[in-house]
Amino acid sequence: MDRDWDTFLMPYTQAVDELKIKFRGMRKQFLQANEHTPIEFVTGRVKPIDSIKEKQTRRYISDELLEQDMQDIAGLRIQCQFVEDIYQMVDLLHQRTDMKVVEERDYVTNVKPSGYRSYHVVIEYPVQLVHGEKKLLAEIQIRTMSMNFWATIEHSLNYKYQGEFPDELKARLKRAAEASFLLDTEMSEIREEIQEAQQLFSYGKGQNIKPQPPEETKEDKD
Ligand code: 0O2
Ligand code: 0O2
Repeated sequence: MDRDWDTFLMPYTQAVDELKIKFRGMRKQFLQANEHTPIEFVTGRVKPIDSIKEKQTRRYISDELLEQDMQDIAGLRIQCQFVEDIYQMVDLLHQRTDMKVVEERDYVTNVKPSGYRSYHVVIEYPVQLVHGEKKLLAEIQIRTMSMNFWATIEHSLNYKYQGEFPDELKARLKRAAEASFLLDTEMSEIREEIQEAQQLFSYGKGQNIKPQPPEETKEDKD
């Protein structure tokens, strides 16, 4: 099919732009309320046309079913500090009334054979166009910064090896993925202490966030 790609992708671009603003807005709200934010960074992209065509061939997706079967033409990525934040973020997505969660893949618990960890949520999102509303699918990848570090590096190696990694490299990548998850686990263990320090740090930098006094200080005052 000879598709007019500019027209086809325009609503996806609008969806990615809107969702980036909404998620970055959520981060600001948490910070303003002096609460720990589950969102550290938000990025997004519309899948390049060549990648769409390549995936369509690889997955035998017909032109007619492209919008329904390729769920990541609009892709958002949310990076979190802690594994717990990923699940909080998923809950927050479920609560929203401006999007509907239609599918979830928990690769945090069910790690992929490659070592890949991330939580994927597919949403149905309505964009308002001049001729009416269009509902489209978008994929939100939620992961810690450590998971993102691993995935980004493994993804770039894929370009070199086309997914056919030598055994030695495959084993190293798996070990690296486990090391990365160990880092996440360790950080979760000292999460409360880190968050207290971050509050103090924000206050020190003049942000309008008041640190909570440590428990002992409160008791000392009583
Ligand atoms: P790559 O793949 O890293 O080479 P702004 O909103 O102005 O701050 P902008 O220019 O819109 O910024 O870019 P933003 O928001 O940083 O988003 C682009 C980024 O999306 C990419 O960077 C990736 O980090 C990320 N991204 C890439 N692929 C995917 C994907 O499959 N799913 C999701 N959810 N995100 C992805 P690069 O440098 O363009 O690409
Ligand atoms: P991009 O834009 O280059 O990142 P499939 O694509 O067949 O694996 P499916 O059902 O489309 O699977 O969805 P899945 O597996 O939930 O998510 C696919 C996306 O997750 C990929 O997009 C990657 O962004 C990411 N991903 C999945 N597995 C891995 C992995 O082992 N390593 C890395 N680095 N990323 C992974 P695409 O299509 O590759 O596109």
